[in-house]
This record gives sequence, structure tokens and C-alpha cells, in this order.
Amino acid sequence: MASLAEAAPDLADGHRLFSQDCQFLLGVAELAQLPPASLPEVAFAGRSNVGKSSLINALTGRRQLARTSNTPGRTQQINLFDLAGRMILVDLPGYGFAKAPKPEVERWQARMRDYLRGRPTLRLACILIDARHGPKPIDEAMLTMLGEAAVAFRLILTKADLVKPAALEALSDRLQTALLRKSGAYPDLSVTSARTDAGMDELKAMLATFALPAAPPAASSAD
Ligand SMILES: Nc1nc2c(ncn2[C@@H]2O[C@H](COP(=O)(O)OP(=O)(O)OP(=O)(O)O)[C@@H](O)[C@H]2O)c(=O)[nH]1
Ligand SMILES: [Mg+2]
Repeated sequence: MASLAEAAPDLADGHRLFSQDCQFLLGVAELAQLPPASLPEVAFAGRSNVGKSSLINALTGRRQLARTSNTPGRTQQINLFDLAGRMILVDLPGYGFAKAPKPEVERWQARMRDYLRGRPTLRLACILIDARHGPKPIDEAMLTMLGEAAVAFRLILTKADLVKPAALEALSDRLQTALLRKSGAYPDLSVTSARTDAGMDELKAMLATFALPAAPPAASSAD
């Protein structure tokens, strides 16, 4: 798959979509329990503790929609959130580290890979990378796997509030010349903070391009 061209997303569309209702749909431990694929899905993946659940909360403006934690590996199931009946946000278990027995961690990781490779309605995998640490070998392995499975992905730097601007810029440059050239990558990356909401408007707008169109307003009964 070639690199993906980037249309200029509309900030107002993003704002409208993410100000609508977002509901926890369900959490599943096994892929067989997933609901039938219907709405477009965007998944959030990344190493444990990178800020996946926090990002979903910041996007939807709901502090405790997705459970966050100081304990890496907290989100152990695949959690689905219905955004206004127009798209599904998917909070995936973290890869890379978890305070759990190794076989259990490996099972989660395999499950997550199966989801990313096999879900027909998956439109985009957001791969989150902690701006303090940059990409690790396991992130690169994940991106290679996504490229091979022809899953489009976008890199999102998290916790930008904890990094000085010059270091952020250096990391962005490094990613531009390396990971963002991989097959399936969106050429731009998002630099975000769930704490300060930095980068959130642009990210909402980009994600909104994958949602179903809003339902037309109900016809007035007056005429
Ligand atoms: N300063 C700062 N802290 C953040 C940000 N995003 C997340 N955190 C913190 O990072 C920790 C982990 O956040 P989570 O959202 O639970 O991370 P996760 O990727 O969902 O973790 P797992 O589900 O365990 O894989 C929490 O203590 C958050 O408060 C951010 O943008 N800035
Ligand atoms: Mg989580």
C-alpha cells in the first residue's frame, strides 16, 4: 500500500462530531464477542500507559469514559465506544508491558493483532507514542505488521505537555524521515496532550473524516 494522501480536514466537522454523545458500547475479552462489523471504526493502540484511554476521554470531553490508570496494562479488554451512531472508537489493550503473567500478556497482544488485521470496518489505527520516549522496537514491529496487513495508520505523539518544544520538534523530524515513510502511514503525525488538549481540534477533524455523515435534521412537522 502506498502512502496515503491527506485531505485538509474541517475543524468544524470534528468539533460537531465530538461534541455529540459518546457511549460505552461494550468491552470484550475475545474477538468472537465483538458486535457484527457495521459502523466505521478507529482504533487506538500503543504501549501500555502511553495514554490511549486518556486520549479517548480528551477527544470526547468525558473524563471517565475510558478508564485510565497509573498502572500500565490497565485496559485489558477491547473497549468499544459509540460516537453519535456515526463511528466506533476502539480502546485497545496496551502492548509492550503489563504487570501480568507473560502468557496472559502474549494472549492480549495476539488478540489485538487479530483485531487490527481482521476487522473489516477498521478504517484507521492510531498508533500512540509517548513523546518523552519516542518509538520503541515494539512500535516499529507493530507498524510493520500494520503495513503488511494493509491497515492504514497514523502516528500520534502523546503527553506533549511533558516535553520541551525543541525536543518535540526533533522527535517529529525523526519520525517524518523514518516511520512515516512506512507502507500504510499517513504522512502527518499528530502531536497531542490529553492534559492541555493540545492538538485535539486537528485530531478530531481528521478522525471525523472517517465517520458516517450526520443524519439530516428531522423534517419539521409544522408544514
Ligand atoms: N501529563 C500527561 N499525562 C498523561 C497524558 N495522557 C495520559 N497521561 C497519564 O498517563 C497515565 C496512563 O494513561 P492511560 O490513558 O491510562 O494510558 P493507556 O495507554 O490507556 O494505558 P493502558 O490501558 O494501561 O495500556 C495516566 O496516569 C494518565 O494520567 C497527557 O497528555 N499528559
Ligand atoms: Mg487504557
